[in-house]
Amino acid sequence: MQTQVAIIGAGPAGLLLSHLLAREGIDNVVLERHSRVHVEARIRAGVLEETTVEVLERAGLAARLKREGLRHTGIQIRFAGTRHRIDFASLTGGRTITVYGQHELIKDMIAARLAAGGRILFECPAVALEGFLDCSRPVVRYQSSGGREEALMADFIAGCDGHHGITRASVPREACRVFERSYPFGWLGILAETPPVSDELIYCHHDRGFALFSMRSPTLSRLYVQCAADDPLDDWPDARVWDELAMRLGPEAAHPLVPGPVREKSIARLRSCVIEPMRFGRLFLAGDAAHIVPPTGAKGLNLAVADIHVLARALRAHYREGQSDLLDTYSGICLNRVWKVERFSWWMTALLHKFPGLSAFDERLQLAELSYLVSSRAAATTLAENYVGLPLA
Ligand code: RFL
Ligand code: PHB
Repeated sequence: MQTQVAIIGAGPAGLLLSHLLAREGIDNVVLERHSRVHVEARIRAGVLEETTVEVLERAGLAARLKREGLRHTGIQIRFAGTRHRIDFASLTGGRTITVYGQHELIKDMIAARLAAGGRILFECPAVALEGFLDCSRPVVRYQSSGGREEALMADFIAGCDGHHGITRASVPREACRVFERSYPFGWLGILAETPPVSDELIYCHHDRGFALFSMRSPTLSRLYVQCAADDPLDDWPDARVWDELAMRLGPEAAHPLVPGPVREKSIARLRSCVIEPMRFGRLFLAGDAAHIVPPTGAKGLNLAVADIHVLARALRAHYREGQSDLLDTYSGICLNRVWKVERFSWWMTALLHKFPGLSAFDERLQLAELSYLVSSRAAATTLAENYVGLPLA
């Protein structure tokens, strides 16, 4: 099989790229390891920056998101027993965020691609990449759903296959540099049939560890508690999760919090990781394949969309105007944003979590910084402008 751009991975990065390229008349094929049912059911991110919504809107992918997404003008931060509000709208000149489940966005993007005749090959994992460093026609070898090995030839390969995908692993070690940090804790997340206890997300600093209240709809809440990085899920029966949430969210939220049926429960380890550069010959990495942020700043999906915005524009310039300078600057432009978002996500994580072995002095510093954050307009503005999202390049 032949195409112009072979896209590996049908996550937000791969699907958005496929959609944007198709709108420019650029042929592409998406290879996805899992089934459609699987990728549409994977519960992950929930917060979209305003620029992410704008990119989706311009791509014609935001109709349901505009109808069903919840627009928020601020977040709540709770520490030392009191809740405070960071008012994004007044601190950033009216900018907002939208709460809309990543899996709903995935459903919208898959439906739009298939309706437009797009080719997404589900249950077809890429197994090897060849010739992307030195050849003008690289090849992706993949397994067809019948189990046979097939070849997809393309002008370019877009590695949108997430942190555990094959593209990152195919890059020669001497050609890249990897920057990593892992955190000594994880997040246990549940999706529960419980009405939200607040109109806004609540980030909680607590002696027992971090907690986050979020939501998906007027009847569905998404809740997280900090846990040990290697905690088995069995150590967290529902009753324990609800108890911890009640303690960490505090009485004003815990009182209306009604434990409901838990639809999904999982533990994610927290990590920061960047691979440099993001381009290797005819292979471009985007989204989680190129970088990971801890979820505290709600940035992973937004960063994937920002990469694709740059990559789609560069491929358009190459095919439509015969210009390759934007392909050459792709990595530099993306990494400039990536590192700012890495910094913000690391900072939010360091500010709000209980680090094992943290000294009493360090804990006091955390509380002092939180207190400064909610009392200084300058400090609150710094958080707000990063949280609602930096401007696109
Ligand atoms: P994805 O979504 O991981 O998609 C990669 C796709 O590639 C497929 N794949 C392969 N396909 C073919 N061949 C192979 N060899 C393949 N190997 C892998 C996979 O099956 C998959 O379908 O990467 P992408 O597109 O870069 O998107 C990144 C986002 O999914 C991720 O950054 C966010 O979910 C992170 N994240 C959040 N981001 C936000 O912007 N806001 C949030 O509120 C937010 N909350 C979160 C999060 C991530 C979390 N977890 C699970 C770590 C909350 C949590 C708990
Ligand atoms: C979510 O709703 O899943 C969510 C919200 C904010 C975060 C992370 C996850 O920082």
